[in-house]
Amino acid sequence: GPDIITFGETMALLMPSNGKGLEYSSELHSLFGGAESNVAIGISRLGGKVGWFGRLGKDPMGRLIYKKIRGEGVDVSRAELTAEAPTGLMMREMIMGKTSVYYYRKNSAASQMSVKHLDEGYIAGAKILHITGITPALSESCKEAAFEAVRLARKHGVKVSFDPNLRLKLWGIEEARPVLLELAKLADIFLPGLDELKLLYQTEDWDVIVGKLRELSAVSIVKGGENETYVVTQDSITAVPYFKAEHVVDTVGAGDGFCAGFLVGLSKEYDYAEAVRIGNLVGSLIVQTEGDWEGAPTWEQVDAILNDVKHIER
Ligand code: KDG
Repeated sequence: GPDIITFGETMALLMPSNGKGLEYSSELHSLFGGAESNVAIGISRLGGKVGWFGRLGKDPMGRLIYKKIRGEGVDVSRAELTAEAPTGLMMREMIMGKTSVYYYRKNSAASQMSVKHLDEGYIAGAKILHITGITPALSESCKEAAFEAVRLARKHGVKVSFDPNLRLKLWGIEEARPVLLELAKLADIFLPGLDELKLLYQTEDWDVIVGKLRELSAVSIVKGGENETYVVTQDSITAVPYFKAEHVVDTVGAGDGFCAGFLVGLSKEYDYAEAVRIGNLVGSLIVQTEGDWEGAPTWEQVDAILNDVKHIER
């Protein structure tokens, strides 16, 4: 089975070209995305053995998503296509450097996921279970499934990786906070963004935030610093500088790309700072192409960049 397993909702994604608004665009690009499948595809591109599962509608976009994720080499054996409910949809526009996301996902196939979609043996066979805070925001049954997956992982000694991915269009901060902090407590690897931490801990004060992170048993990898990612352990803080992204076209997916690179680094037994460096690099590449995951590099590309191998054009 896969070394890394993740699950969640993946949606069809419709968006106009960069700079055009949805309201006045007659042409939309048809893509798809979902935080967890973005991570899974990123891992697979890097050569990791990864499984993703979730529920999709038995409709054209559901079939497309299923085949594309499988085509990326991700194990989708536990994913389900159902005729009971549709595939979720999101639309996105990027105008003047600002991204706006619109969700059409209420009662989607994925929002009806529940504990019965979890395969204990499948989870038990992995080394890492990666979840995000989007899943518990989708419905009561999805929230139960997220907590149950974590419980199963812990029971079998599988490490839990958790990205809070706070989505304020899905739930309010007051509702989200206790749930996300509870999952953080249960995690071995906590992958928040700095903005999320400010909202979760209700402070802008970095020292207070670090104190809170140190109450967790997890190592915390704080994304979204001004110029660097931070590794916060009980007795150290390490800042790992970003790679420069020369041509930023679509920033969504950077965090997922980061998680993919970081988790692959960890599974290669790199230390935290080295694994973060891979994560930073993957994140910087993802933002330079349209879509959440399309720009994810192969391990050969990562290697070439890290070793400064010259690109041969023709
Ligand atoms: O991390 C990127 C995700 O936010 C995006 O792909 C959509 O999963 C998604 C969500 O629920 O927002």
